[in-house]
Amino acid sequence: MTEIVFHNYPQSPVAEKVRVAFGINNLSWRDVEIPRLPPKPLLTALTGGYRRTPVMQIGADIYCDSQCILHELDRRYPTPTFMPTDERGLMWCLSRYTDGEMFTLTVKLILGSAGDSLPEDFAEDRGRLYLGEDWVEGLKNANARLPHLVAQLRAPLTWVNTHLKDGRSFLLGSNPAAIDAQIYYAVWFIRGRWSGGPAMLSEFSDLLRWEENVKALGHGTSLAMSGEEAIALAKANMPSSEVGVAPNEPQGLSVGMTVSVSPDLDGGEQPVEGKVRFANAYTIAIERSSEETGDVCVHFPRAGYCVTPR
Ligand SMILES: N[C@@H](CCC(=O)N[C@@H](CS)C(=O)NCC(=O)O)C(=O)O
Repeated sequence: MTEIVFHNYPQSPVAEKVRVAFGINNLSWRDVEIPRLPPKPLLTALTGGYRRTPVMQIGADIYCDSQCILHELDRRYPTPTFMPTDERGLMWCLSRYTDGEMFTLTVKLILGSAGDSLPEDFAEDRGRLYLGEDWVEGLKNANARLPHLVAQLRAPLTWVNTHLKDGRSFLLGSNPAAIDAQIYYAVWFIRGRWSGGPAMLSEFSDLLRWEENVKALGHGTSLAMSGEEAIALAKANMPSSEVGVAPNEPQGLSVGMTVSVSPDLDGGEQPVEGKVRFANAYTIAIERSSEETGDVCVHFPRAGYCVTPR
């Protein structure tokens, strides 16, 4: 059972990154629309508590975080490749910046500029998730420093625009790559959700040309699926991913050890508990079991996640 099930909602920029990746490989996928705000009981039944968007499911294997999702898509669908040049390692390194600092700046700009117009429950949820316990102060701070945030984003956008000046279609040349999706989603978010976005982006003529090229890749082909069907699919399957712990494991993990996994951030999120099935430099995968879902294996990236032995 290799059908790709994608748990997401249309307004999610991080999900847009993965939808573009589906477009690059022209993949078919099942689209499960999840709520924008917790509770998300059908999603967290599968993930063991992880509530962010997006999550990918293949049978009873559940992939949390776009880094882990792209890594798995790259492994399962090597042609056409997401990494069309020799710079694969460098591109993963660069994506730590686009997923980290660049995404955080974008979120601060969008939440900060929305000010009091954000619905209260949304402001509270996203404020705590992205700005920490003192998120009310964080929002005010972002609102007071909007020109500074624009300046911080303008630098990388200028680098990207300059990089595209030779007329190339995509960042690495004539073929689209994961890094196109990994930068595009921030631009998509700025354009679509900040009222000043289109004006700010209009200074970058080559970036605008590139944006159109990325948009034209589409999202592959999708067909709706309900959350209940996704759970039934997990229950009807067994995890099929690799078992083992790679050499030089720095945290002494071993197969069967009970651990908890959570984003290495102060987002107030519930850690996910399970037994180690697989660990290497890139991935931590844990097994969980419940009456509702049967046995599942939940995969996370290692970079950016905290694994705590219990
Ligand atoms: N590092 C994560 C970040 C995911 C993330 O923060 N996604 C946003 C949506 S774009 C989110 O989860 N927002 C709260 C929610 O959807 O409940 C990834 O790359 O997948």
